[in-house]
Amino acid sequence: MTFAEKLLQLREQHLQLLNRANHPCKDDNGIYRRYESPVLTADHVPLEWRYDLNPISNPYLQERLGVNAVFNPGAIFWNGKILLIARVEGHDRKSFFAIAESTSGTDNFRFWDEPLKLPETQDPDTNVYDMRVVQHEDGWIYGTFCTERKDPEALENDTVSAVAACGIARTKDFKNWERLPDLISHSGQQRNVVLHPEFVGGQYALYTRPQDGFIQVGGGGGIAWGLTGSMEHAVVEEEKIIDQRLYHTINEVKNGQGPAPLKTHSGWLHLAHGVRNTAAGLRYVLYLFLTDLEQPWKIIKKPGGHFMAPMGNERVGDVSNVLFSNGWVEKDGEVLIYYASSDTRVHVARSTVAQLLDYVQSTPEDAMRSAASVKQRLELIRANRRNLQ
Ligand code: M1P
Repeated sequence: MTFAEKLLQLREQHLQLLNRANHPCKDDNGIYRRYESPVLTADHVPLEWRYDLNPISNPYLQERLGVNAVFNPGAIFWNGKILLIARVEGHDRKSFFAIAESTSGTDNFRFWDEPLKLPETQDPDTNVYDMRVVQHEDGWIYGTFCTERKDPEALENDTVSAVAACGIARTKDFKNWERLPDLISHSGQQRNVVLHPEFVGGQYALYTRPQDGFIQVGGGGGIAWGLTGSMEHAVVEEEKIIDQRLYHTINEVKNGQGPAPLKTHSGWLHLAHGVRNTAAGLRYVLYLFLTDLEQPWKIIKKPGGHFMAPMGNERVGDVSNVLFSNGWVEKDGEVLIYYASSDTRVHVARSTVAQLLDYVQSTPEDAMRSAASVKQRLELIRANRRNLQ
């Protein structure tokens, strides 16, 4: 095959993928509906970002800058389109952000011409990922994300120790980004930091996830709440845990806020991930909870167990047995939930605010003991028996 023929084939395959229609799965659990195909994968990334398309310098048409995975996108409805601010990970393990847009929100996502040009601070990031985008009532759109750097205190032959912090950037058009100083908090490392969309008592409010180490949250785990007077020099003096880790639950090892919560008439609806250990390694699932409208740090409803867990092909990838979400979009009562599976690809599930509220308000809490779980189930069985008589 000549270079031109190979390139034509590549372009056709790529276009076919971008134009592929996506359909809801048949299974409907009454809470949400998954879609058949992932909405973003490494193969969606434009060919120009991966291949040198010059036959002189690339006679074999090799990928010069391969992409390993596309996952964990922030999401927003913007100018009539759904934008996903995705984490794109190159073969070199470095992640960067890139925006893909779609009209339907369930298929035909296309990356913009170039990746997002995120300015650096004086202390360059080694790796950036997992941006949460929030349209704040101050008029800016903020992106909070994880910035990872080598631990300055690592011993000479320690090539692994890292420090995670919350990077902050803001924009009004998604093209020009202003980088603000990283969040200062006194609780060690940070990941999964999310800005609450409204002022609370005149201050910016952040959901944080204090952690003692880069992977292990140690004594500091849980989703926390903190306030800062400014996002230009964000400092959280005090973090109070609002959703703690608990023994023998889905978030026994760690948890983290997903996207910013959705405002509903019954409270702030939150999506988060919970992590537990298994013989096969960590298992990441998604869960929901509801907080008070006036006091968003107070949980008023929390169903037991997971809302979504890895299924089928979702279970396998670079980091298997992981579902992670940091983006959802609500429009006219419909909710599109963007979630990544196994740190590899992005999927969508469709629901409504009414269905999610019904799930959160009517699903029993974690009973915390086997006997108490049996009691919950007996109540359900006996109520059904009575109703069916
Ligand atoms: O590999 C699973 C996830 O691990 C981290 O999340 P957390 O800090 O909550 O454990 C992040 O690296 C995330 O990007 C990743 O998907």
